[in-house]
Amino acid sequence: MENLLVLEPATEAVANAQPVTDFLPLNGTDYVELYVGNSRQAAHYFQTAFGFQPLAHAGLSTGLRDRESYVLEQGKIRIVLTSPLHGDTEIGRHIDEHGDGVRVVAFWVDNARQAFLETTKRGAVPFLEPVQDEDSAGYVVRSGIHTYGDTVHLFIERTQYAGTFLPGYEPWQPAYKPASVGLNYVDHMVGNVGWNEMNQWVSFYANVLGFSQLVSFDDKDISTDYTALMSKVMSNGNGRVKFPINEPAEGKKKSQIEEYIDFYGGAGIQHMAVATDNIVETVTALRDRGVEFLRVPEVYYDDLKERVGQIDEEIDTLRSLGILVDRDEEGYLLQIFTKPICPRPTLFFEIIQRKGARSFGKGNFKALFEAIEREQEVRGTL
Ligand code: TYF
Ligand code: FE
Repeated sequence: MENLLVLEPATEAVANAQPVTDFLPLNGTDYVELYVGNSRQAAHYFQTAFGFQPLAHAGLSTGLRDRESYVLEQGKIRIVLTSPLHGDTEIGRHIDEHGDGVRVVAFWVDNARQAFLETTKRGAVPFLEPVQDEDSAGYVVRSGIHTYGDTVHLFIERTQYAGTFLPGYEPWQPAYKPASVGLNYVDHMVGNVGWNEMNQWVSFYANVLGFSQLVSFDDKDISTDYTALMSKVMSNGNGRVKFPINEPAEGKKKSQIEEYIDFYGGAGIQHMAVATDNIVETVTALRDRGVEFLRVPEVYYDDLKERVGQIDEEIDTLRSLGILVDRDEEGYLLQIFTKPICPRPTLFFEIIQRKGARSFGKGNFKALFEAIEREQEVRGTL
């Protein structure tokens, strides 16, 4: 990934916070942990449908009594799926309140104690004081802070660790291993926050984590008949971690962001965008495996060439798969969105392929949000 970021004029608060040196160097996303009702079945789904590879496991067999976790990987993406083993746990309460959802977005750092100090002294609410865990493969230091809703960020220092995942986990090597679908890395993770809360979380990422604002658009850019939202994208210093933050805006009917907040029971992760080098192959494989995607109307493709110019892909292929295209000053991108992956209309995935573009598909917002509204209509939640 490129190290240079194009910064548009940011709000004053954000501009003033541009750090001279990065006080929170992040090597990237270490893992994303979801709390789910049945981690064993969810693991099977992420293997079978999304092509994640089995990596590690912790549970009764490793001495845990309160939880079972499966760790899966694909490219540089690691996800952890965790379920409680009895009632009245923090995990069970999270699931009761939010349904299956993202609890942890963990960052890979070189110094987890320093990350904790630098962020908490700037006002982060501590979640996990630095702890060191070890096994025969070395040691790992972890620490953590709270962010929006019940979501937390962990800092994982693994420079002195050569094990499979983390101390306490055993390698998970089932015979069942469906092939990868070519997902490579986490491109961005999007948070939905409540009414008028976007700017305070933008300031949080600027002032507490040293992020800066990439691009911004307001509800005039992206309000359709029903869906209105505002969004700002925050990025860490080296651009490896990007967090768009959405808030609902007034529209004719209920904003998709408000729908999320209602069903999730507050702020949380709305979508995880995962990158591929070949979106046509990846989406073909995902569709074959039963992953369901949003569809835009056929007319979207009629003027596509006019809108984005020359592209490497066949428009008919993109049309049949439902892949969207957008262009910016630096290149173009291809993207597609799954339907929500759980019963509540909350968490979904985005598959993205960047061909130079560093934006987020603004030109697709109208068609995309209208597709989301049709789903809301089917759900009866508009
Ligand atoms: O991450 C983004 O900004 C794009 C667009 O509910 C987007 O993927 C924004 C909001 C939304 C769905 C997609
Ligand atoms: Fe996105």
